[in-house]
Order: sequence, then structure tokens, then C-alpha cells
Amino acid sequence: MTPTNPQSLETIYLHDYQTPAYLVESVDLLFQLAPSATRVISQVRFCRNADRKAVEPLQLDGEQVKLLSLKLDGVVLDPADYRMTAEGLSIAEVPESFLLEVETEIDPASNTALEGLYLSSGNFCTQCEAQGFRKMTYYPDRPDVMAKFRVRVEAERSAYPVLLSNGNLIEAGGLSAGRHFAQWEDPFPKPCYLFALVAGNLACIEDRFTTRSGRDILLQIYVEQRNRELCGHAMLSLQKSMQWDEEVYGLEYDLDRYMIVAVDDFNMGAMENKGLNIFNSKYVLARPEVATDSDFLGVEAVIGHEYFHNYTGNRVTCRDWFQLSLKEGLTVFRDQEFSADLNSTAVKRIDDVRILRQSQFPEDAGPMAHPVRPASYVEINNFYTVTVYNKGAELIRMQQALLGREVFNRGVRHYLRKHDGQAVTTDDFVAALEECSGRDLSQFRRWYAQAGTPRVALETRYDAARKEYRIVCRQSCPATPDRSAKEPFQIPLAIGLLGAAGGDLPLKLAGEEVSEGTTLVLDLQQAEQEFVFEGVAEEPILSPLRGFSAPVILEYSQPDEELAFRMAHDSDAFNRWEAAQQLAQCELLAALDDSDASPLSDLFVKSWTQTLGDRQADGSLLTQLLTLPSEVYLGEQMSAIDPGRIHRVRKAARHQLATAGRKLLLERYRAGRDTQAYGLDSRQVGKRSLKNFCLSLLMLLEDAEVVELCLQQYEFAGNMTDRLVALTCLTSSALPQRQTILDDFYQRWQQQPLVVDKWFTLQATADRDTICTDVAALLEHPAFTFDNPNRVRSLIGAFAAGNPAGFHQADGAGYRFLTEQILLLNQRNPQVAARMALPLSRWKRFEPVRSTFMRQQLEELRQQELSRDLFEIISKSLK
Ligand code: 7MF
Ligand code: ZN
Repeated sequence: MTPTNPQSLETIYLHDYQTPAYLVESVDLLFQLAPSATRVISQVRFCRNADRKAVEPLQLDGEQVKLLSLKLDGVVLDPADYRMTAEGLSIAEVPESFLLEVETEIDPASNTALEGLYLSSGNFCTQCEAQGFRKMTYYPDRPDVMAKFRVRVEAERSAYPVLLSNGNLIEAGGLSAGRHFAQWEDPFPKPCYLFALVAGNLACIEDRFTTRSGRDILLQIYVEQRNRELCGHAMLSLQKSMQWDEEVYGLEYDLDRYMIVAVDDFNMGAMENKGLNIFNSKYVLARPEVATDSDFLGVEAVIGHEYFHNYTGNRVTCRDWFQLSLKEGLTVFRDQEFSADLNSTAVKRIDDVRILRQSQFPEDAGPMAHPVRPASYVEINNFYTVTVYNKGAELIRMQQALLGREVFNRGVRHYLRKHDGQAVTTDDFVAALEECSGRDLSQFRRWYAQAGTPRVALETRYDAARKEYRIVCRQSCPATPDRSAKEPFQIPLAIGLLGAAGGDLPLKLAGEEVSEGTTLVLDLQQAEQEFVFEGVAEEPILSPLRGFSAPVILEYSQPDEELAFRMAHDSDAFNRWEAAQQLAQCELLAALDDSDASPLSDLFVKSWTQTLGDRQADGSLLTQLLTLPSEVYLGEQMSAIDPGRIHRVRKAARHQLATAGRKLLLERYRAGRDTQAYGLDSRQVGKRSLKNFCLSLLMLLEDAEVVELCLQQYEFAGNMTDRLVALTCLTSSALPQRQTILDDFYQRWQQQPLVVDKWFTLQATADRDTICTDVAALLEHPAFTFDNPNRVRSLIGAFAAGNPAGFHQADGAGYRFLTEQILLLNQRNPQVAARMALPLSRWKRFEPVRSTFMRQQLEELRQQELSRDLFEIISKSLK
């Protein structure tokens, strides 16, 4: 752990940005690999940046590395010639251009933070984004310094037969003493955060892709030998990604070889290193017996995401880390569109909006709120957030809505051509769209600079005599830590008007042509603005914010009957779901105030049952429509969150639906059982999804018939999707077979780490009064370890973030448990520890008893010696 010395806790500001004083022409790296003592020899050609007149010191970043030697143009530097700190070294006087040779030693075997060079299952791998490169050698570790890299890797041949780095393999061969080498060269200049190295005993699965210009690309996936049968879906997803980027954006892959390596120990999802992506094995390995349908979708989305970075991130990169959303927001947007095109647009949109509301809106309303382009940070790793990623993607989506798909698409192509090979800013992106469209997006830019979720209140009035329909929009945005007063946003508000027959009415704004299509994007710019529709033949039902066209909180109360009508008839599938959610939300929130055993109205139950009976609709969409708003989302609607009460009401409502719908649920469950071989097409996925939704609800009844179905499904399931749902239901039950079946599952799958993760998660998220002691007991299980981030997330993360009622137990036991684990992790892996602390940061939102307990734990943590990552979160939470 980096000790928290005052220097390392400094805040970095966007307004302090300066171009680098020295640029790099070329980098030659030699890695002499050994687990506890790896030598890194770097030869870097520097030249003074042309925009500099005076001589400035050369500043290099380097942390936790042992400097062995430093030579400038072949001459060994005397310690008096340079200055060293815990964060790097600077050389006061250097010529205009020169060769710097740096030799360092590092210890990958004891690297538990998993940044820089480390070992995973005995194999070497690297993670350099954002600032891991400086943990290997001294170098200007900033994304606006781009260079061509040549890399030579040397290692013992028997233990590390595979030696990989970015780009093209130039040469490979034997060395003395059982060692061998490989020489790699990446022809594209890149910042060092895209550097990668892998060495180990890995199996390689190969396939090919022919680009539309006829170039033949070698595709390789490297995994541990035991996983070689689990790569088919990842390979297919890669080929689909390459195809999609050619078809939609005209982008062809630019190297002859694309490599993916899967490792078990990884702090995050995956990493887009040029030509050599490194993945958390969770997003590569998949087969029906071990992976669920949603795992398969996750692999496809993450493979797509990393592939799409090759242009949006690698060919055009970020000037500095404040611009992170330049590559992440845009690439998330691209992976969302990719998944929507391959699967279902509506279901994908619903999933993405759920993430936004459940994670990003709360972040925007809490102490860690920051703009999509932050203005300052202490630890950059803390800024890989849902705001930068998912709200960032929403900003891209809004620009698409404002410009129209076609113009937007041309704008993105223009951006990539104009800035190819450069390190740029989010402003450069918006400017490229402006150039292409002729539109002025200056007001839109505020979305990048102002934090907080805007609220949009709507008021509507129909004038039957004049056949006019008016919508008055008022926007506001609450204060956030960065600033209190907000300028109005430019908000694309997609709307439709429904007639009594259920169809869309034509849309004609006063003074404009009748608009094409049945959805119109209103361009809201003022704090208050009125839109008048003409020729509206009947009093319409408004369908507002179609497709969730802007990341805002809408304030518009519609009568329950209108919501039920929209739930059945809105032509926008997303808004059918939204209407159902609103209707349920109103009733559940109202029920919080009395202890009624039946929180849902007859109107709701009737509409819900009608939806359940729909035999035409896609199963996945139906499941979404039938699912009540989550406990987290409901909590966000309360002025002071009471997780216990929310849990009870939501459960009572589900029980009510299960009782009222029992017959139909059973019927739809039986109809959904597999009659053919397992397949991943969306029809089959949808069928399983609906069937398993029915089972989950029915299991709340715990009657003999249903329990038998559940036990049968567990026993005879031909795939992990079905088996896991059955086991999840059993785990929250009080049935006598519960423990035997959990043991059985573990016995069957203990050799598959990703399945063992599921086993921990389903216990950590179970609905049980004993949950805190259950989770604490699982810490002692032989399969639990703090060394593997997936395992930590599967138990501790799943409990704190995925079991609101259990974690927020009223006596504070969940909070005390979490604090202990955070402190254990703080030493080993600061990045993961900091993420685990986020649930506590929301203390102010909870009812007084819980709020006090949460704050106490934060105070407790503040007393300890913390990593920079954790220090920033804890101190900002207590401000
Ligand atoms: C899909 O963004 C969406 C987001 C950084 C690491 C992957 O490619 C990445 C890396 C974090 C959080 C989320 C994602 C990634 C990272 C991610 C992955 C797939 N550049 Br941290
Ligand atoms: Zn990314």
C-alpha cells in the first residue's frame, strides 16, 4: 500500500493542465522476467516539445520501483544530477533531444494491488490504465505522450512458453539456461496506459476474420489450459464486433493480429491494450453448463466494448484523465448500440436505464458526485465511475437524438478522421459534431461540466375548442459538491401523443410542418419553455421522455388509468415498461405508510395479469414489464431510506402477485420449459427468462407443488441459467433441503472459479434473517480469499451492494462487517477496497438510526492509515 503522505493526497486540477515539456519519439523495453525480481530496461528517445522555448526539467513518473541505473546519452547520471521522490524523478538539465536508459527492478510476485506487472495463476500480466506503467519503470506516465513501442520479453521457456506484447511479433528464439525471448513491435504510437505484456503457460484458440477490404486478421484467445473449451462464444462475439464496426461506422481493424488474454485475477472487467486485450476471465469464458444467459450477454458486450476502443480510445485517445469519458462514454454508447442491434433494443435500453437510475442517479445525488468531465481528483482510479461511463454514454446518445442518427454518425466518423493519432478532449468531440452538423452545441457542453441530475417538471393542458395541446417544461438541477447554481441544460425530450384508440396521434408543433413519425424530439433549452401542438383532434395521453431520451428525473403525475393504458398501448416499448414501473412505484410508496398485506390495487393486479397473459410479446421484454421496481430504486424515491420497510412492502406485493396469478404463472412456467436443445437466440433466452421469473414468484408461496417444480428444475437443468435460478429460490427459502442442495452445487462446481463466485453471491444476496452471520461464516470457507477481486466482489461486494435489506440491517451489523473487510483489503488492493466503501458513502440518505451507524463506520475508517484511493472516498463522504 502507498502510505498516505501529504504529497500523494494532493488534488489534481483540470485547469492546471500543461502540455508535456518533452515528447517521446520511441521506446525500447526489455523485460527480463522472474517472479520476485524482474528487470526492466528501458531506452527512450526524448525530444523537447516544439511549443517550449526555455529549458525545463524532465519529469518522469515512477512508484514502488527500485532504480538500478540511469544513463543519459550513454553517460551514467550521478545522483546529484537528478531528484527523486516517492512519485518519480526529475532531471533538471537535459539536451533538446537525447536517449535516456533506465534500469529498474520490480517484484511482480508480491504485487497484490494488481496494477503494473503482476502474477495471476502463475502467469505474468500487466494492467497499466490509468497509472500502472509507472510501477514498472520511470516514464512520463500521461496519455498525451504517445510513442511507438518495441518490446523484448525474456523468460524461462518451460514455465512461460507464451510471450506476448502489443502489435506484431518480429522475432522469437532461444537463449541460454532454458530461457527464450520474443520481440514485439507496435507500429501505432500509443500512450503507455495501452502497453501490455503477458507471459505464461497458456492455451491459444485461433480463428480468422476477413475485413471488407480483404485483409486477413488472425484472432487469438489465450486462456489457461483447463479453459480451452470455454472460448467459443468470446470468439464469435469478437467476430460480430468487427463486423458491426465495419457496417455501422466503416471502421476496419488495423493490425494483422488481435489477441485476447483471460486472467482470473483482475481489478475490473477488461482492458483495451493495443492488439492485446487483457480480460477478467468472467468476460471471456462461457458455456451453457457454467454460464447464464446474462453471462453470455456480458461476454458479448465486454468483448464489443474493448474491441470498439481500438478506434474510440486507442487511435484517438484522451489528452488527460479528466477527459476519460471521451473514450469511455463514447465506447459504452457504442457497446450499448451493438448489443441492442444483436439482441433487443427495448430490453437493452431498459437494462441500461436501470443501471443509470440505480447507480448513477444516486452517485449524482451523493458526496462523490462529479461532472462527466471532472474538474479535479485525488486518485484517478476513483473516477472510473457510472457517471463517467454511463452518464457519459447518455450524453453521446442525446447528441445523437439532437442531430439525428445519420448526421451524428457522419459526425463521429469526422471526429475519428480529424483526430486520428491524437490525444484530445471532450470539447474536441463536440466540436467535430458541430462542424459536421452546422449546429451550435455550446449549451449542450454544460452537460460535461455540471454534475447533478436535472429535474424536468411537465404541465399539460388541452384546449378542445382550439384543438391545441400545450406542454410547459420547467427544468432545475439540485446543488452538487462541485457547484450549487446550475445553468439550464439543453435537453432532448422525445414525446408521443396517444389517442383513445391506443394509436399515436400526428404531431404538429405550432408554426412547423407536421413531423415525420410518431415521436418528436422537443429541444428544451430554457429554464421554462412551452411547446404548443396544433390540430390535436382529441384529448391525448402524453407519452413523455420516450426511450429515456435524456438522463433526467421527470416530474409528471399521470392518473393511474392513463398509466395502465400506456402500459398496454404505448407504441414505445421502453415507455410501456416505464408506465408499469411508475404505476407500481406509486402504489408501493403509498403502501410504505400503512402495513397493508396487499399493497397493490386491483387496477394494477389486473393490468399485470393481462401482461402476463400476453402470448405474443417477447419473453425478455415481458419479464421486464412484470418486474416490480427494485428495492434500491424505490429507496431512492424516499426522503429518508428505510431498507427494511421497502423490503417488506415489495415482498408483500410480490406475494400478492404470486397469489393472484398462481394459475397463470404455473401455466406460463410449464409452457416455458425447454422442449428443444439449448440455444442462445433471443427467443429462447426470452422464454427462459419468463419461465424463471414465474418460478421465482411462485416460490414465494412455498407450496408443495411449486417446491417440487423447483427441486426438479435444479436437479434436471441442462444449463446454468435454469439451475442457478432454482438454487437462488431455494437459498432464500427455509426448506429442509436447503443446505444439502447448496453443498451439492459446491461439490459439482468447485473446480470452476466463476461458478463458485455465483455460489457465494447467491448466499450473500439471500433473503434471510441470519444473513450477516451467514456471510461472516462464508469468509471462513476454504474457497474464500482476499487475493482474488472476483471472489471478494462475489461475497462482500454482493452483500453490501446487492442485498439492501440484509446489509442495512437496523442494528448496524452489516456496516461493522463491511468496515472490517475494507480494512483487511486496504492493505492488499486499494482499488477494490475503495469500491467496497461506496455503499457507506450514501449515509446521509438513510433514516436516522442507520445513518448514524453508517457515519460511525466512516469515522472509524478515517482513524486508520488509508490508501489514497480509500482516503479520498472516506474524506469526501464525511464532508
Ligand atoms: C464494458 O473501460 C463497460 C465498461 C478500464 C477498466 C473497461 O475498457 C475499460 C477499461 C472499468 C470499469 C468498467 C469497464 C472497464 C474498466 C467496462 C468494461 C466493459 N479501459 Br474501471
Ligand atoms: Zn472502456
